[in-house]
Amino acid sequence: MSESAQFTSAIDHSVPGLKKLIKNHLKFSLARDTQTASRRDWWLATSKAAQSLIIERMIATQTAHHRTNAKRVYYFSLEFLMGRLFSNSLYSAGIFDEIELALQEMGLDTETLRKEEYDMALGNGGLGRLAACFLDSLATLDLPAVGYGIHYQYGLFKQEFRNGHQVELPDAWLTYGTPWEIVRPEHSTEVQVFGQVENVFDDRGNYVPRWTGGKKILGVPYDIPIPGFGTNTVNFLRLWESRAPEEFDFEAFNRGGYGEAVREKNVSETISKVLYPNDKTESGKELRLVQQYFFVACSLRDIFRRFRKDNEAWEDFPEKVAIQLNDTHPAIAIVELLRLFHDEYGMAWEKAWSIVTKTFAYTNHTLLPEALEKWSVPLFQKVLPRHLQLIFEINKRHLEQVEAKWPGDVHRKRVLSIIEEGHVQMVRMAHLSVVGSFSVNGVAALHTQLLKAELFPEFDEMFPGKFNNKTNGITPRRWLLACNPRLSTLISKKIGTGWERDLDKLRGLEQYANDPDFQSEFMAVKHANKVDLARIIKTQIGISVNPAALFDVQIKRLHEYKRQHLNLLHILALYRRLLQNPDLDIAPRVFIFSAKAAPGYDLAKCIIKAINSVGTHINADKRINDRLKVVFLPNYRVSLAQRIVPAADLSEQISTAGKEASGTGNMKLALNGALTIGTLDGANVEIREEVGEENIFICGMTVEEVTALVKKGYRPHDFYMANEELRAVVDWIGSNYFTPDEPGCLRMLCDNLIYNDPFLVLADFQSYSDSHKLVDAAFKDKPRWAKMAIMNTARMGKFSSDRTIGQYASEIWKLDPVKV
Ligand code: GLG
Repeated sequence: MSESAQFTSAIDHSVPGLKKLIKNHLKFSLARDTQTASRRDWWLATSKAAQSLIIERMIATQTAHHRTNAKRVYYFSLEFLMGRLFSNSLYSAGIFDEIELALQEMGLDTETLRKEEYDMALGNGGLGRLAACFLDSLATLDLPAVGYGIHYQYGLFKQEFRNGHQVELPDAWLTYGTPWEIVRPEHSTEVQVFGQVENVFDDRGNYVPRWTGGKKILGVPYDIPIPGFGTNTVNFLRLWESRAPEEFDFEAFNRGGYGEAVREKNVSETISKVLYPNDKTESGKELRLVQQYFFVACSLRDIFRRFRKDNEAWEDFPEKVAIQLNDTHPAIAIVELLRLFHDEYGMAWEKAWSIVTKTFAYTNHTLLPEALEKWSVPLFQKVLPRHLQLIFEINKRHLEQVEAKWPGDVHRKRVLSIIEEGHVQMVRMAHLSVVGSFSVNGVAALHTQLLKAELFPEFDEMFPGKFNNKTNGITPRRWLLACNPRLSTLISKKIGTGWERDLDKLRGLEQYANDPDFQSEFMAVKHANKVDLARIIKTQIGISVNPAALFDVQIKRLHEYKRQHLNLLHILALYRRLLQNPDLDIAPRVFIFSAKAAPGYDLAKCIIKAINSVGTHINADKRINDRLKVVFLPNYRVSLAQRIVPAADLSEQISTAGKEASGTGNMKLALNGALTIGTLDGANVEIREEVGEENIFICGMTVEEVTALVKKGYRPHDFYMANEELRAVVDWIGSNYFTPDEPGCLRMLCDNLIYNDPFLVLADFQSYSDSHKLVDAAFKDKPRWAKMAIMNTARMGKFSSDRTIGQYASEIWKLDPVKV
């Protein structure tokens, strides 16, 4: 009998059946009756109803994986930016329409309930959201997989604006609980940190190093089921919460009283307290290293337990286990696995290391030097003394191989070493990851090319074939089906369903790109989405915008390399042109920003303030008569992105060439029919290849041009002096014109541009500004714009994360699907 024949649901999926199920949850899980239930109660009860169906399938899936002793991939990530799970669960459980009807009959609707859910924001940006899209695709492709991470009590901070400045507030996402997670105390596990290394006799009379005296921490797992779309597979995401092993230290209590006893507990619980809010900068903080070690150590013990249930020989480990490291954040897992085999199980070094290096694969997400993690040797010594010894031994053996390959080449040894020499020795986690993994991948073609040529040329020479590319993708379930129901319905009406699991099918829309009827239907969808967004803008920040205007969107983390300030300079240039020539014929525009800045990143926060202040001024200027509007929506997060993306006409992807590894927002926006204005950076290069040059606005310097300019010695002041309009707008920012009540507050931005400008904003200004003139002309030509927009949606098939994950599975993990 096949697995699928064995799986039959015990739950009644009919509308009356679901109504009953929801009401039962309301009553028995929430202790509410239909009369007094709040919207939140209904949302919870409906979520729990969907969750019941999903859990049934999860049990069947885990049984199937266990019974077939399937190889699994374990995705290790310090971040999972999940967003809301409600719509996704209903779609994946295959009950979206039925629930809608059931709710309708009870006087409710999914749209209203959906808003009750608090975003699960356990990530900073692209890296964390990629992990979430990958989980969705893994389940949809029936691949046995578990995500491992941290159950942060506080996710990424909430952002508010006060007088245009960013203010951060804690994100207490768990205050009222979540219906999606299942705590698994039976799988709790203990790990240690700190302590020292002593030599002791083992049970075979060998005098060996032992890690002793550390602090014990308990890891308690919380599971979030991850349902696939259009299939029975349900994988799970396992997040570890740290606790003190003993709830309460009675000895300490008797000795010193309550304070001391609780203090012990607090330290342990601090580990999973809060997500570090920095995207790409590592602060070298002890707690961060402890977080990293804590979650990988718990996860490896969990993997061991699962492996041992179905297997005997450790040699088979790589046949059953592949571990993907999402950036270097979990890289300490390489050393921990070695330590477990070698120290705890007494396995010979060579054998242990051979298993380790057949198990791990590493994804690099950025070339920015400030993002490459390094830990000082003294800090390592304090937190993980035995791991430090092992790292030195790994490095010694690694450098022996370098010596064998390039005898006497001191320079090569220095650049390839895992340890960076200097005033303080540092452990380079990227080097450890490359040495300890069998695969290293970049996240877009250009990025991988630069990774090999610029960041790791010596490693690429040493390990030919280890480096490979896996261009990022996004899940079409969230980023089209769920976020843009109008467009999804139109697409399915035109080409049928099936594109949700096979995004290449969207090519079927191409033949209608010139069809005036389809063009008007497509643009009517866009308009309706813009009306929705206009309403959100009005309620959120009180600004009225015209849905007929061009919605020009830049949504992403605030970072200098992403160049929100380049966008701002162009806004000011347009504003100035309109003031000096009131008859200037431009299509009305609404500039829409949303972005969080790392709390300690002053210049990024200054850019937020600048956009807000300039925006307030322009929006209030009657002379402009609504031809320009600038809105900055606070608290950017996944659920807000899901409202902005469907309403965008233009997608700003203007990072300095060579700096954005891939970008994934670019894919979401293009999939929803926004045209891209962008540099030849990251995945923009491949987006251009797919949509065709005529359907994208490329501007700015190429990587080669950037490199040449920097080599020659970039002097932003020269560009500033040579361009009258540029000089005027930069000076305008630096003056107190837009911030009369806070004199000097934008000075740092202006000075940075004129005298430093590390991301070549001024050098790219003219090209960017010229490109916007082409955008303006294209937008005024309605049929042309419609055709271009349709072409973008039609040609985004490549950027489904199903394609990406399919490549990881076959080319890196050697992983087969298991049908449930
Ligand atoms: C990175 C990069 C992005 C990339 C994302 C996912 O900066 O360009 O798309 O990871 O690979 N740290 C990031 O956000």
